[in-house]
Amino acid sequence: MSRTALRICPLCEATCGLTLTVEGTRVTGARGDRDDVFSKGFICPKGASFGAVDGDPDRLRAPLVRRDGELREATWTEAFDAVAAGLRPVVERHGPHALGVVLGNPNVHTMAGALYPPVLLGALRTHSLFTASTVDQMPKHVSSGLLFGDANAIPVPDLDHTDHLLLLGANPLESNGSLCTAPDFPGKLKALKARGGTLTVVDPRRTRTARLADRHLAIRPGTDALLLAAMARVLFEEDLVALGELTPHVEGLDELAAAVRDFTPEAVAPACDVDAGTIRVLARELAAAPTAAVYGRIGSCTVPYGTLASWLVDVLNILTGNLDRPGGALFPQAATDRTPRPAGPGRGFALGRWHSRVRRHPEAKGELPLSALAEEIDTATEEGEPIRALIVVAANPVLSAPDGDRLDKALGSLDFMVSVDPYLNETSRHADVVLPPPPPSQSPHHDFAFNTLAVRNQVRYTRPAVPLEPGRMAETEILARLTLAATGMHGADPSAVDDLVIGQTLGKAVREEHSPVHGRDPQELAAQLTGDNGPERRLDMMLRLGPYGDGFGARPDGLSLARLLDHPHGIDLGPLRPRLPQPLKTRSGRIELLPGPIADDLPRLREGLRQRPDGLVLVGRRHLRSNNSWMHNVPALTGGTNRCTLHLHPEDAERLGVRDGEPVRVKGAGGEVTAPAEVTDTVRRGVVSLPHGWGHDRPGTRLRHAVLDPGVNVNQLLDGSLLDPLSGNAVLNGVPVEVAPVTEKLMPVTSAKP
Ligand SMILES: Nc1nc2c(c(=O)[nH]1)N[C@H]1C(S)=C(S)[C@@H](COP(=O)(O)OP(=O)(O)OC[C@H]3O[C@@H](n4cnc5c(=O)[nH]c(N)nc54)[C@H](O)[C@@H]3O)O[C@H]1N2
Ligand SMILES: Nc1nc2c(c(=O)[nH]1)N[C@H]1C(S)=C(S)[C@@H](COP(=O)(O)OP(=O)(O)OC[C@H]3O[C@@H](n4cnc5c(=O)[nH]c(N)nc54)[C@H](O)[C@@H]3O)O[C@H]1N2
Ligand code: SF4
Ligand SMILES: [Mo]
Repeated sequence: MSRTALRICPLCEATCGLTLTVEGTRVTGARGDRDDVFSKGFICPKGASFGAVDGDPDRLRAPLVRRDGELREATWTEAFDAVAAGLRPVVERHGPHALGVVLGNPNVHTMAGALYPPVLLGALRTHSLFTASTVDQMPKHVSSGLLFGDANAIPVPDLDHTDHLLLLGANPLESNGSLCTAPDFPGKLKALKARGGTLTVVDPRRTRTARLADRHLAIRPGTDALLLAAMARVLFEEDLVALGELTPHVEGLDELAAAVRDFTPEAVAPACDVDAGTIRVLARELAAAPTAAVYGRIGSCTVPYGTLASWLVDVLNILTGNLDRPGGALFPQAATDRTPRPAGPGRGFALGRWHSRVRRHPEAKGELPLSALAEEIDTATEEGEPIRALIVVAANPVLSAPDGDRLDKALGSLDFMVSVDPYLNETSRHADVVLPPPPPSQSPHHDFAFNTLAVRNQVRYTRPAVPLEPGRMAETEILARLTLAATGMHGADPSAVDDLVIGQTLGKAVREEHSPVHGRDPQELAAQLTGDNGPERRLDMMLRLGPYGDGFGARPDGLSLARLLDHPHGIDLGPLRPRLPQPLKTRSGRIELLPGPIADDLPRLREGLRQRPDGLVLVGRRHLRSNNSWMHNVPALTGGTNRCTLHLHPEDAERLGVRDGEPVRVKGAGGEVTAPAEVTDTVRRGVVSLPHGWGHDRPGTRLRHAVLDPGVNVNQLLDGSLLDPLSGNAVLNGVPVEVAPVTEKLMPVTSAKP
């Protein structure tokens, strides 16, 4: 007997609504939910393979605990006993910072990842926090923090209404979009063109997205900040600055004009390898378009000037009056956002409140660079204790962070490590305890993070499509129990964690004058919460306190969990709307166009004007059917063009004596790898490209399909020393490498130090 069930897809940032076919407890099919208020039936090949991802036989079914050096299946009680016994002595003996926490990307795709790590971190008070953000979007958080006073206030391009999109370092036709949640991003780009709008793509590769564009600029990697600074310079020089409605909310315009004066199109052109005339045209087009949005992603973030480029993206949106206006770039308003407080000065954004021990990297948003994780474990200093124990939730830094070999060894040297992960993979194989979450079909879903980045305000919630299998534990409960075990409350009822959060949140809300529940009794409010379990009650609370909420009766037609459950395909909350000045939390209460740390970093960009790298540089690429490091074990999603090959331009291939399909050696500061060459003119001259997330050839994993075609770990080419200084973000693109054919004398080398 088969039935259908709705489930929001957790496999990428697009958050499509799916209709799953379920037979017994197995998902046997997935199609786009045509009634979904947001995705309206869109689905991609990954979503269509939901059943295969969900039912992967290599997913762990029971916890693993290390005994006599070997990981063996154990009961949940044994596993959490081992976690408490492993973590607490480290904290008690060596202090809070000796216990590190690593949070990976899937945390933004699970309810558990949104609801529990903040509680865990609040209780642990460790400075040793590392997340996937510092190999991804930390530069955007820092630039938003500095400009708007809130690291999470990220403007999103209004894809459905803009007349002109300038897209840098993003390939949404393969990635399905990022920091811009939009089901059917490809369709939205086509619609933009169909309504007479224009698309410009800046990317060293002629990607599928670039092929859709009216104009494609194959920029030299790492130089976007120079290009954008020159565009700002042109806007000032040609009197094209038009702040419009933003005028009263902006300060620092004259200082900004002075700061970009040196970056003339002529000055940046040789470094960017984009001609000065084209840069002027780009600026004029941006200014002339009725509405326009500049949008930058991975290729503009994971580079040496990542924060500057991220800042300049918004600077251009501001200078052309496109920030916070329909058709431009706007701040979404999610249903679970905090109750908007009245506009006014805020506390601002601070960087470097503490530093990493070994190389003194400043923290950003409470995090240290993932690039520094290995040294923070393997290097003793006089500053304090190295990290001795690690909690890893949904992260595979051995493949996703620089210098996996060093990290691999460092993880092996820890006193204790616990991984919350469905797979025994390159990272979790070092754990002393592995706590496997159930597959997505058995988990509830709500997009706490991505709704704050969505191109349309909407809210959706799906309960588990399949009941928890016997012996399984919900990931929410796993993380609640882990929080208790790590903080000295092992054995307490996990609902205590939810009750604590509910009590604190309501207690605060009733004291806030702008809150719809101001002056009420928190216990009376808590008693009104509905939902089957702690996470649902927390969702109910957030919805009811939120900007569209029922305010616990204050706005009877507002949102609550009960109301949402009545709308299984979601509730549309309308297009993005202007919100300024409310989201601003700077000390001035205005947009601070030229913040101090940015001004201090501009001399480095000025030095970049002289940059003319003559050697090869490496960039990454994503494949539609892949996702970071963890989908290579699903046969339906591997093979074909989804392969770990080195793309290089025919002229470079010819010069180096490299032939298509033959193995080539790639050498970087961190090591050397060998991969098959794929000669293609989709990369520009001087640039080679390898995808990330590969290198499944380490022993002790259980990835039976992935090991058959393991690929190589591109991040072994990095030594972790190249960072964007303001954000601590790793430089993953525009990295100098040497490439040579594999000669007969040389053995193919995989992931080995040179
Ligand atoms: N060279 C290079 N490196 C890169 C990038 C690049 O472009 N180039 N991209 C970077 C980016 S943008 C990112 S976000 C990072 C990602 O880096 P990571 O977050 O470290 O890596 P992922 O491959 O996303 O895998 C995370 C882990 O989560 C596990 N997992 C999957 N689903 C769940 C779940 O539901 N619950 C739990 N608890 N675990 C789950 C997987 O098994 C895997 O072990 O990689 C970065 N690394
Ligand atoms: N299929 C698939 N989808 C995914 C993922 C995946 O691994 N696979 N990962 C998810 C994650 S975690 C993220 S963060 C998003 C990322 O989403 P996107 O940012 O869209 O990621 P990419 O597809 O890597 O696109 C980055 C582009 O930047 C280009 N580039 C490299 N260096 C430079 C440069 O210096 N300047 C410019 N202008 N361009 C440059 C690259 O050639 C590449 O085409 O994708 C998400 N979606
Ligand atoms: S685009 Fe993303 S969210 Fe939509 S079906 Fe594909 S993987 Fe899932
Ligand atoms: Mo990412």
